[in-house]
Amino acid sequence: MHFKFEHLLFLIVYSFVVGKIHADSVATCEKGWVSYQRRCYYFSTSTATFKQAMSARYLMGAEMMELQNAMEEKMIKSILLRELARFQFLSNRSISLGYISGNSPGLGELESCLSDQIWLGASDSQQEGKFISVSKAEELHYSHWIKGQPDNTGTEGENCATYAVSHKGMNDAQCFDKYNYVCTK
Ligand SMILES: [Ca+2]
Ligand SMILES: [Ca+2]
Repeated sequence: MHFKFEHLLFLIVYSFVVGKIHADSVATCEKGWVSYQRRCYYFSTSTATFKQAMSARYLMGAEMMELQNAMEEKMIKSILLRELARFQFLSNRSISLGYISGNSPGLGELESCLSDQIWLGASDSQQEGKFISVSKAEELHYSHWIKGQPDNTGTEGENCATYAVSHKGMNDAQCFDKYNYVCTK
């Protein structure tokens, strides 16, 4: 096959278009934020009640993460599982080195820096059992509840949604519990 000028021109245009699409589809994020497709994600390093997490995301000009689809869930799950394993490794190492909780610098902080559940931006406080997106005030487009959840357990019920990392699914929890949170923008 002869390589013609038209072929070369096609390759140049194709490379430009594909390069542009790629650049447009990856977000440029601030330091400390993780880029995934067109969004930036912030993983909190401390725990907070749902209300505190909402205030924190407001100050960052971001939204609480709501799962958009299975792909996003997979990405978030893999990051959280990796961080949880790293956290458990560091905790075990501190214990095996003979540190007592609160006595070693950083360990007290470490203990409160990663929970097994993270807050999602969804709540059923308006209507029991009907979880709506906090940012869009509409029903969730995507959800992946753990089997048997949401169960609204406890005397005060559970009205705030979480993602339970080791159970790999969503749960409803008491809004005044303290968990990590993930913000997006
Ligand atoms: Ca509820
Ligand atoms: Ca529950």
